[in-house]
Amino acid sequence: MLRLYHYPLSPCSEKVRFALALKGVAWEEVILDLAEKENLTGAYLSINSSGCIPTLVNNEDIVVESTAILDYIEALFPDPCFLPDVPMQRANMRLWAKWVDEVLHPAWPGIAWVVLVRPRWLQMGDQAVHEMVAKLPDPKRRERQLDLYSAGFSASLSEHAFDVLTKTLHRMDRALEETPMLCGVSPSLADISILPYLTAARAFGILDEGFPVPATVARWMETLIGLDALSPVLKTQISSERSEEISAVGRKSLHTLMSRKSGFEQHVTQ
Ligand SMILES: N[C@@H](CCC(=O)N[C@@H](CS)C(=O)NCC(=O)O)C(=O)O
Repeated sequence: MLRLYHYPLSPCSEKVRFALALKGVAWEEVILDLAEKENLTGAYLSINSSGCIPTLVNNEDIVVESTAILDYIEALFPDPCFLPDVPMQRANMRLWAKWVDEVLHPAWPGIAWVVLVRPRWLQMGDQAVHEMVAKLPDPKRRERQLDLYSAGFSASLSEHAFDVLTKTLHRMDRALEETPMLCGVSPSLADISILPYLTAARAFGILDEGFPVPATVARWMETLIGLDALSPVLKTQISSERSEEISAVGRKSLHTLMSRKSGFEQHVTQ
């Protein structure tokens, strides 16, 4: 059976969970608590040297990087197919994946890390946090996480993340004015790649309040979230207590940013 190493509310993991659910593929899970750096044990680093989740293991195959994992799943389980037939739509699908991998995801910790991980790190104290972060293989990641730990939503990455989310919604609006899904009439890997960021933003309580969601995007989201196959994945993520905790921190962050950034409201609705 496929084994997925993942973490709830990690959008890269959610991409994979969504694809597996939509294809009706059974899998077993290993949850790695990122706040405790369970992703940096020797055993896990031996299958994914970056120490990042997700990783998908299928017998001898060990697949890392969520976009590569989506391709692998698509090749192994082609039905239903999430690759558009129309050449231009296929190209656009790749461009969405690139946007997610190169722009949205690198900015995302500016919101997600501060909401999900920082509150727990503040309770652990400086020494424990520095020791854990020192184990991260990538120096840029180390620096970024320590910056988010000390500065919280005052970190420049947070402001950048909110800008990127705004841009993402605008890009989606333009695409969805043309077709019901991002690349045509049916869901593709583009939709699967981007939906997790919006479900997370909604769980953080920042989506509707700070980011007026264009009608096109709201309709798109409702259609996808309403798919029967996705409901088990969406519902089993986190407890309602944790969910309230997360949304309280998320809302606070939004207010902090809104009061700091002049003209923020006009900016997000442009
Ligand atoms: N490009 C990678 C990014 C993976 C990534 O950043 N994963 C995050 C969670 S969404 C992670 O494992 N962070 C752990 C850490 O930084 O300690 C992918 O798409 O799989």
